[in-house]
Amino acid sequence: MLRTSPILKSIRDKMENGERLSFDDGLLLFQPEVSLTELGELANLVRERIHGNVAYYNINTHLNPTNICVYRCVFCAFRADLRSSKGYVMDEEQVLARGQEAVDAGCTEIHIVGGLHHQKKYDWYLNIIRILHDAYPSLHLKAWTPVEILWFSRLAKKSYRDVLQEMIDAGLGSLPGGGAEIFHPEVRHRLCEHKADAGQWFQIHRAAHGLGLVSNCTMLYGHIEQPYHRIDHLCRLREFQDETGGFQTFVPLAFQPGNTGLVDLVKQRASALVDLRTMAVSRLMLDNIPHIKAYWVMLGIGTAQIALAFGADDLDGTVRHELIYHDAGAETPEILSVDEIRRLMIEAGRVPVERDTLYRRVHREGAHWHVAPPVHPTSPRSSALP
Ligand code: V47
Repeated sequence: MLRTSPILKSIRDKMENGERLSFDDGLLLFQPEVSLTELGELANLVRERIHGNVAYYNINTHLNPTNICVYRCVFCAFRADLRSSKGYVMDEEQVLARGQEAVDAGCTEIHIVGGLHHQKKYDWYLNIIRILHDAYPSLHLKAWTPVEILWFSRLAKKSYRDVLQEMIDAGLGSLPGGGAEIFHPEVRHRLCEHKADAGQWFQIHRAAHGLGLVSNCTMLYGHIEQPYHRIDHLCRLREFQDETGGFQTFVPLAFQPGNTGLVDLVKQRASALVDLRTMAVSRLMLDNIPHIKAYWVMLGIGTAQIALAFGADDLDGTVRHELIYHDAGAETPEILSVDEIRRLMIEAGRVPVERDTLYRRVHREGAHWHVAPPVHPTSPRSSALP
């Protein structure tokens, strides 16, 4: 039995009674007076109630078909102008080579996002999904954020639903969580005023969930936002998830300032303590989202490992060709081997489980793999605490 300090007593009482935490509870949890250790213990109780001792990883790769982007989001170091020497556009051969490399490396997933190229038509993006799926049908294509889907729907003059359906027909498997940043307009207007706003971001996830796709969600923190913006963001995700139930995983993303338009304003990325607090608060607030991901590329390996005791149950994957964080100065390796990921999890006292994008267990025999039926986690609020 945990000893709970008075400041956390009401929170623990709510958790024992299976009650939802309020906006004000969330704000309280971000106060430095709330012990991080105690907060972590509460988040860990929830995490273990849902997932026991298991920690998930997958074998995946990233593909960013172009970095050329019409938008100039101040937080992004990846994007390039149309005629910049940094800009690139991959052709079909290069895209397919990535697919082949992924299959050879035993990947189950390709994570595909990229810039909104001034001159590329909707068919160019649709074709990327189609050729990859046709050539490598075993790869799950987790592709395009609402920012891209909105752009495609404008290019093609089609509804979100029609664009998503065409992408599904071509081989799209799910949506990643990006483009969420911070929903609150006070912050969003300063980060990325032109791109999909909160309403559009949610409408597109609603359309995706309505078509049977699952998706992830994220929050970009550690820049100009205040704790109330973070809690507002988490509450909006939770409310939406009550309606659709289509989010699988929440990924808190710490802002990496290098080479971005915010580098003079935000001198340092968030500390490991802020990362762990954000992880724990997310686990406690998002009582209807099954998985919380400690994305090692963003957190650093040490913090990601500790995060497995602060609410997180997933480290993402082996990852290769990640550019968004590395262009912004992340010093994490470009790739982790399966052995390294498993060792990190075992060292953290967890049982590593390879999953596919849909959280089905992956079984491997030599170069072949197959999946078991999906794991149905217990709802985070379904039983009283120990
Ligand atoms: O939306 C961009 C963020 C996101 C920076 O769904 C930055 O499993 C920090 O969404 N510093 C894209 N963050 C990445 C993303 C993601 C990553 C891993 C797993 C999943 C998933 C999704 O990265 C963007 C933005 O919020 N981002 N630039 C930066 N300088």
